[in-house]
Amino acid sequence: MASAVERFRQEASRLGLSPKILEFPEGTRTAAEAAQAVGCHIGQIVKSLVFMAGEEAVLALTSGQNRVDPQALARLMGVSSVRIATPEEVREATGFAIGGTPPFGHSRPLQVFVDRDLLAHDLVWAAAGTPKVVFSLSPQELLAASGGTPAEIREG
Ligand code: 5CA
Repeated sequence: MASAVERFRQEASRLGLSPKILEFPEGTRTAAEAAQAVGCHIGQIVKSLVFMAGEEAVLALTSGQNRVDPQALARLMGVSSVRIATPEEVREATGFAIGGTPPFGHSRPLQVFVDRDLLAHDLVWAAAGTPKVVFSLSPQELLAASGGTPAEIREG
């Protein structure tokens, strides 16, 4: 079976992107680690967070400096509440593990919302399939490739 990074690369290519994937053996599991590795502002890191609205998985692409407001996400989904997905649910919904979940290229289509704060940057960085690899893209590419809707999903 293709490695997670290879799967991501193939999916990105199908979407018309050829991302330059950077590997950091010290790890980019969290937004803070990714920002330190890349040398960018933490706000430029895309956290790919999966929530469950009932049986449906929803992806919240969130700026590394923000937390998701689950109530805001629930309102957008038209449900009374959402909860963070378990590691198993993340893998089931996306085909990738927590810490390596890319913002697109998943095993099945997901509803996607994009934190508006990500749109303020020239370039953002996201996981490329494992917790050791990241790639950069513009917010416009992020919106197009993820099919995401810009939304107010941050806490506060
Ligand atoms: N590679 C980095 C930056 S590109 C990354 O993937 N960051 S992340 O934020 O998208 O993924 C880590 C997130 O996974 C954490 O913020 C947290 O919300 C979630 N997470 C970590 N452990 C668990 C867990 N045990 N159960 C559910 N969610 C978890």
